[in-house]
Amino acid sequence: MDGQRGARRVDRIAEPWGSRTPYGRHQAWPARQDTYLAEGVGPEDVERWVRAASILHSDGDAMDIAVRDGAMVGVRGRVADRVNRGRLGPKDAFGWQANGSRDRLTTPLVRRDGRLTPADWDTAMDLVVSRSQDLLAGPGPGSIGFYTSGQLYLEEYYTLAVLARAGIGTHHLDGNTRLCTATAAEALKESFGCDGQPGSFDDIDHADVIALFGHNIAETQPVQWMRILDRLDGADPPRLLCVDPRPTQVARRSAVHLAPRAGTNVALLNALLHEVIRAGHIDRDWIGAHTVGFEELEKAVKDCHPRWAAGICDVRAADIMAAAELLGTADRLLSTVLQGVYQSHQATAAAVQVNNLHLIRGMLGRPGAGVLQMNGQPTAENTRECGADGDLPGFRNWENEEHVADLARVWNVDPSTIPHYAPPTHAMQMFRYAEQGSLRMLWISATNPAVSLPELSRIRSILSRQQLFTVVQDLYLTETAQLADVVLPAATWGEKTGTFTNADRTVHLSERAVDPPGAARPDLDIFLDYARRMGFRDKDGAPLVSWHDPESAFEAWKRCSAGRPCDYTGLSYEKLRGGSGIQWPCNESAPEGTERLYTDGISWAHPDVCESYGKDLVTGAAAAVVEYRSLNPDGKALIRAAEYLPPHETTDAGHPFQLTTGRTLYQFHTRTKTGRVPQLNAAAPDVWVEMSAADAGALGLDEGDVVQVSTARGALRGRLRVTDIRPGMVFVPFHYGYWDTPAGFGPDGAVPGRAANETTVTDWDPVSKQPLFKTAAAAIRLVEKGDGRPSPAPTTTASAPARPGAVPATRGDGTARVLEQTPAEGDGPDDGSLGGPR
Ligand SMILES: Nc1nc2c(c(=O)[nH]1)N[C@H]1C(S)=C(S)[C@@H](COP(=O)(O)OP(=O)(O)OC[C@H]3O[C@@H](n4cnc5c(=O)[nH]c(N)nc54)[C@H](O)[C@@H]3O)O[C@H]1N2
Ligand SMILES: Nc1nc2c(c(=O)[nH]1)N[C@H]1C(S)=C(S)[C@@H](COP(=O)(O)OP(=O)(O)OC[C@H]3O[C@@H](n4cnc5c(=O)[nH]c(N)nc54)[C@H](O)[C@@H]3O)O[C@H]1N2
Ligand SMILES: [Mo]
Repeated sequence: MDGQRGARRVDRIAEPWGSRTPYGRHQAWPARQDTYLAEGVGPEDVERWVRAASILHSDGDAMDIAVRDGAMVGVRGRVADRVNRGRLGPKDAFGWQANGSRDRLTTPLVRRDGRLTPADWDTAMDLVVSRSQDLLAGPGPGSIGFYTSGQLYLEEYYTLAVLARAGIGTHHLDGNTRLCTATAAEALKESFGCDGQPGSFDDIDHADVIALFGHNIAETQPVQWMRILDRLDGADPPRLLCVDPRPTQVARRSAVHLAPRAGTNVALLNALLHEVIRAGHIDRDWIGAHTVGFEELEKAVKDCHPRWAAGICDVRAADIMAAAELLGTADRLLSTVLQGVYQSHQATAAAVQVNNLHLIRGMLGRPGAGVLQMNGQPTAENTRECGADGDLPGFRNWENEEHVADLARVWNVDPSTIPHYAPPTHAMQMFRYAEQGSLRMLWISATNPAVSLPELSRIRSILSRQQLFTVVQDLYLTETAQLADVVLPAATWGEKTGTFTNADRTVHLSERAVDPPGAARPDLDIFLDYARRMGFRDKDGAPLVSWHDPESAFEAWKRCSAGRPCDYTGLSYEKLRGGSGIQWPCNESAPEGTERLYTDGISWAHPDVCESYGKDLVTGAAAAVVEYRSLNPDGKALIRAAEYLPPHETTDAGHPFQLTTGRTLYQFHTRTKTGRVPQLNAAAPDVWVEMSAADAGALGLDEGDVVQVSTARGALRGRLRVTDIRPGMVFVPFHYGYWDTPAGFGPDGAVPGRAANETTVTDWDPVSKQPLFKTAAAAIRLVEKGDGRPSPAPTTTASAPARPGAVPATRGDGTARVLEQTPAEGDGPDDGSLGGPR
């Protein structure tokens, strides 16, 4: 204890969620300030604290960066912030150390005689610009594509969207958000006519039932899991429903856990809807006032009895009924949806059925009653808003000529300049065009497709094509950068200033704390430099991109967002330097932001304002505007039904296991950051393969055995972890690529590699075009009996061993202790002295 405040140092590798601060329903979540400073650094050594927010998941945990002698030396959570009230997850606390890694890119690289060699910025940019100009003069704008991220800043995406769509005039601009939250966006468009998260994280404080569909929130948004844990320990705790085939921490704390066969979400949801409707747990007044399509749904799920779904999903009918009872009798229901739905079979169809559950129960727009079609990446929301993900900026409808004309007015260009003759090209299609040869230049920023896209042998061969000129903008020489023609070294979080928006529409400003290494430059500066060198003009001959720094870019975006659902006009950098992040829309009528959407009915579904006219949930066929007008003339929410179809790739004698892939708490994606952080990397240092005790027993396999997982695409090897995963299923984390493996190791070497995406399939949801990372058929075989070493899987998470104590528990090495301080009653939020931007 430290004076009036509770203070504790916690090994946050062993105890990732830290100490509890229980609270009761409808109360405010108590604050807890988490601080982590490098070994040997005390609070008195910190010269400045610089405002930031986390960039390692979609939570947007607000924090300050500690600076000493021009270097980062630690972080602390921001107590005043609505999102985390001072808390940090393990990646938040330790992740900043990756910035200082000695192998950061410090100079541009260009390929000469087959080798990447250092060059100056002029040389590198001249190459990119001359190639762009040659292609524009030759095959035209359709030969140039941009593949960006969910990890840049709003200002960067907006600039990229303007220069790609109105400068180059290409149709080929998408983000890795296609792999991540394309289904979230699509499901919101299908149900509400427009993207935009309906709910708020504060709904966790008020809900009596929280249902998580394919969402391992404990590991992927650990700070909101702390919030749920605090409620579970407080008065009037919520009951949880978990739909996930793995024994996640969420599953362990659930009132009802359904572990369906992968790829059967639609069957399960249709049965849940069937039961809720049968039991009469629906709000007919709300349905009548705010929705269209209920009768169609009622008909579609009429025969979807729990017994029917039980056979398909391999879940007990009684458990489905118990889940339906929980959902149907909730007084305030909060649902969250993530990759177990978005990356699984019938992704959009399933995500929309969760929306339907809320629409038929009238569970929307009130504290605790909400849907979170969750995001994954920290800035995926901005990729979508700014139009860097395939849609037009500001959630404008590419099929609505008035929306296109309005965007052309904002940019002062002719509407015909903005390509809108067909649906924007999605990422998987861009790679197909590159494979076929019509796409000749691909500029990849802040994503590592050589590890993260499905079927890696194919992706490697596309990226290696002589005919394709690839530009890679990254912090490190990633697996993708190694295949590039030009590598541009970027500055990142903490080294640049900008804003980004989390999964519940909270906008944060994150400021530059230290200088980037060497000649690395902020992504915004790189895009601005390109626009200047290309000489992009508006229709009056003035520069198309008229801004010059983050704040002027933000002001430009505000003009583009004006009057749109994601209205930023009430925000400013100054305002965002106040206590907490702020939720959009924020404008004259909502100067402090907007906690929940749709509190007074549905607002963006009218045919004249909607972002999309919708698609068929089974085939993905787009509806015409006339169909939408006749279906939804008054702009209500749309209840859209979908029939269940079996997954495309089914198990057989040769490939008897369902393979699914995903995440662990301690690593982020392709590990370019977390793999360079000692505490995090030690907690999950290498790939592993999860299997049930029953399956392992049948194959004579034990913990630590080296096994090979193969599918029709390829294979990987890893050590076995025997867990409580549903029998018949195998799980592999997708974090592990080849940047830190010895030469000769990997798919082209003597042994198969370790990347999960060696095995995944080139296939996507017909509606959202999001690839299927969660359903494939695989064979498992023993390569080598274990040598007594356990698999490198953490024990604190979903990969916990089936037999407790079978392997040593995951814990930190003494450098992983985070200071947790709970302010005493009446203490104001302690934000300390914040250094301004430099
Ligand atoms: N620690 C950590 N946190 C992260 C990230 C990270 O890399 N590491 N990445 C961030 C990003 S970009 C994202 S997108 C999110 C993702 O966050 P999550 O979606 O929570 O994570 P995943 O592990 O991809 O998948 C979630 C669960 O889906 C289940 N699942 C698999 N197949 C099915 C199925 O057919 N049906 C159902 N119902 N469930 C299924 C898996 O068992 C898994 O537990 O995490 C974000 N946060
Ligand atoms: N099998 C399987 N595959 C998956 C998934 C899965 O569950 N299973 N999940 C998918 C999902 S949801 C996602 S989001 C993707 C993630 O896939 P990727 O986006 O490929 O993964 P990251 O490792 O985050 O790659 C981001 C890259 O950007 C760089 N970077 C970071 N910050 C900056 C910056 O400020 N500027 C620049 N220029 N570069 C920066 C990093 O060094 C890194 O190389 O993976 C997808 N792939
Ligand atoms: Mo993601």
